[in-house]
Amino acid sequence: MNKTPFDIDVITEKFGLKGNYTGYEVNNNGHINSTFILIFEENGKSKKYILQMINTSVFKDPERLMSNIVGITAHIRKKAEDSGIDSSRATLHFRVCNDGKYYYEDSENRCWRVYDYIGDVYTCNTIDSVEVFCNAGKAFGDFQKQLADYDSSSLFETIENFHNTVSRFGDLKRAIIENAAGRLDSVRDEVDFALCHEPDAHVLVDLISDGKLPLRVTHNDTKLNNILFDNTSNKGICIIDLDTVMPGLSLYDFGDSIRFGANTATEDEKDVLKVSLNLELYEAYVKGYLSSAKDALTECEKEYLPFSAKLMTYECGIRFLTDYLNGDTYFKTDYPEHNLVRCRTQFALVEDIERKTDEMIAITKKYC
Ligand code: ADP
Ligand code: GN1
Ligand code: MG
Repeated sequence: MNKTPFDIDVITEKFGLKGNYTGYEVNNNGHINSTFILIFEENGKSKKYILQMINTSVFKDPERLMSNIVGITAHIRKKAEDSGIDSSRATLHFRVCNDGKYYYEDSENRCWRVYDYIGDVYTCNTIDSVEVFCNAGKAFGDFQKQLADYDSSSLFETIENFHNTVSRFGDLKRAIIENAAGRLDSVRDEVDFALCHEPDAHVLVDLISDGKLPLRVTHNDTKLNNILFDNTSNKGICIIDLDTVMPGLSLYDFGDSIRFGANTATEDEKDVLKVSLNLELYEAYVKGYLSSAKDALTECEKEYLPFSAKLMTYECGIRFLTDYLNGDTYFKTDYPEHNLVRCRTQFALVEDIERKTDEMIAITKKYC
């Protein structure tokens, strides 16, 4: 029998979990943390928790990471309470450990956190309903609004230069020179594609230095599977995966949502001919997002919305390529070519976005 990856007795005791533990499930949605659903039974009822092992090679300071998250969730909880929304489903509720910290470090230096499982929800990795994607846009627009008055100076930068595309480009160039995994010869086409697009990497970075784009509190990882949708209403009720909430651009959040959700294929589709930007989904997201965020956005932010979809897709592509060249040290992979496959889908999507830019601009204008 496989050994349980965690010591349930210690977790139960440290986080004061109630009831009889009956088992766990693994959730493999994320590329970074390890997520388990713990199932307990109390008075004939099932009670679930999320147990997560924080990836401390990526998030090196779990104490400050958790202090960001506790602050943000408290802020959103208060807003939900003030507007009569069920706060137990509007944001995540982290359990405090018996030493007052929001995580527990075990004897192998693995850091664990526990939070309440939210029931009657679903997450998606692909979209087949235009309405649900419109709701996704609204949910991320609302998230931005809820945090618009949050003191961003209190936020610790959990990953430095996370969406600094110039710095990401530098990481790629280093990975090419080092060729640590000896894979460079097999990815010449992808490397050429990445290098040819270097000018794009500078666009938002330059606008920030020129003071033309405002820093806001943003999520920075707006993948579709980071939204919990209500089973009945199909509304996006809770934004999860809060590790990268930091000062950033609204364009990062918009662009990354389009990258993942408006792609006609999954992020790791092996047949790149299946990859394209679905304009109907693009329009649905724009509509949902702008219905909530429009009044807060500047003209410059609105103007760069279509470009941000291309840039965030390009950024993700070069991150996968960099990791492939480095020997898969960052993203979780299921097989040796996984990062390369992911890189290829991203670059194919960049090309399709380039073909469809005029239509994306026209669609965006309709809702601005
Ligand atoms: P990662 O950082 O690895 O992406 P996430 O925090 O996004 O991990 O969680 C992974 C998955 O676990 C989510 O996509 C979702 O399906 C599920 N999940 C996470 N938190 C909850 C929750 N509170 N209630 C229900 N499901 C959740
Ligand atoms: C990672 O944790 P997850 O799976 O939601 C990554 C994102 C990438 C994404 C690509 C902290 O997100 O930046 O866009 O994979 N998160 C981190 O799927 O690097
Ligand atoms: Mg996630």
